[in-house]
Amino acid sequence: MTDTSPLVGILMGSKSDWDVMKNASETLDMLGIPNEANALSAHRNPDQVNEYATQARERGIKVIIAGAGMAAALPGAAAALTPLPVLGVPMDGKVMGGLDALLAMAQMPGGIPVGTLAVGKAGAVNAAVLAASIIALSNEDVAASLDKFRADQTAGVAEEPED
Ligand code: RP5
Repeated sequence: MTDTSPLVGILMGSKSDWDVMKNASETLDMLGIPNEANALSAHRNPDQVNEYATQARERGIKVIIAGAGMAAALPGAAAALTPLPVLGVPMDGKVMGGLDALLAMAQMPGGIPVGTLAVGKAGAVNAAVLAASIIALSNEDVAASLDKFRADQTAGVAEEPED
């Protein structure tokens, strides 16, 4: 991929989410998909969330990945402002193991979906892989990269446990 303009925008409600959300960025990097990351809170920075989400499509972003914990409003707030696919990654906010954030993201009102992934690292990785699947529908380079990622993953499963 020669164009380095970001295709995926990673948002997180706080810098404290980066330890988990960096797994989305690293997975996208592995897949060769240009991405950018910003900490923007739906509650602490509502104007900046509005600006980011309303401008994302015209900037060339294809998918938004949004991680948040506690009230976890960020993915829903972004989804309300853009027709782009929004994938939500719930953070473990230490109250209910992230179940609170998971339900907040999944329980969107009809018509404004947030594609909600698992809590924590697996959710961040899978949000990146799912973003790749979406982009691969219209991008042959990403499709080839995703095919290789999946083939390598399959080949990397040990048939027997190893030390
Ligand atoms: C949420 O509140 C963030 O997404 C984060 O998961 C949680 C705690 O944020 P900090 O108080 O650490 O900034 O909005």
